[in-house]
Amino acid sequence: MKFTKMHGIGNDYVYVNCFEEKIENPSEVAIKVSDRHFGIGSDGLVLIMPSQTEDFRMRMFNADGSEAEMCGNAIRCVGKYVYDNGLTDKDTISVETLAGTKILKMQIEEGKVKTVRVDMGEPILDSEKIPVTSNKEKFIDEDVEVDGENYKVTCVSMGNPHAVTYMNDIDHLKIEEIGPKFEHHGIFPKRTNTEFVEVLDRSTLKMRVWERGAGETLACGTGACAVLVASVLNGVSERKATVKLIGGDLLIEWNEQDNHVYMTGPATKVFDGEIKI
Ligand code: ZDR
Repeated sequence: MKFTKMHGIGNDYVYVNCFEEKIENPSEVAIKVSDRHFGIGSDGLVLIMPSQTEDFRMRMFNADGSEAEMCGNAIRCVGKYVYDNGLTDKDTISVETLAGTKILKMQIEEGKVKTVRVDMGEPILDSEKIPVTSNKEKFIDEDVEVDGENYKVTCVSMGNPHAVTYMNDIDHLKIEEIGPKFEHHGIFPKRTNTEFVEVLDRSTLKMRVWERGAGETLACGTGACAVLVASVLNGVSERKATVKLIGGDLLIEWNEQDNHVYMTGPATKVFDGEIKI
């Protein structure tokens, strides 16, 4: 199988061009290639595919083999892959995902995609649709007990589920202990991605993420969008802010006119390779 290793601010995936390759068991392949000791090493597997309705289609599998509805960092890399490899000559493309169609606008330098602005669509705030089990219609600043401690949690779906909680010192957080307890908490029927956020100022938010099916990653595109939305809802952020992640920064805007969230950030190729699967 030919593949390309790419990352969006350190959130790394193995990308496969399914115009040329056929993958029958993507969950198993995701588990195998993601292994950082016995495989290629990645946070998961991304398939770039033809679409019936849009320019391209993306499928994304976490390192544990589960399929996610959407991935913000991966979709920017898909934009870079299809443009840089000549699968399109357009700088604006539509990509079909399990979370609906996303529109990508690529910024090109010297013939290659440098950064991508993605229209991530409207955030989903209905508890039932996120999904989070609650008698409240929206889940904003609600008390949740995790491992005997109380956390204030705001839930947002960007096509995939996110739980956002605020604290003062995220650098010293033992995320590998608390992360799985959020991920598998009984109130999240589809498990959840969890963002731990430190508000630096009204336009700078710092976060760490525990990803469903992958553990701590260096960055999370949909998570950064969820954090911005949650922070506006909690009155701690402007509608446009820089979200600082371990692997780098993303610029996120929740547009007042169309209610869409826009994410801008880099997409980077690491290398091409071939592996026997
Ligand atoms: C968080 C994520 N890396 C991104 O960039 O949006 C997406 C990965 C998918 C996530 N682990 C999930 O929803 O299961």
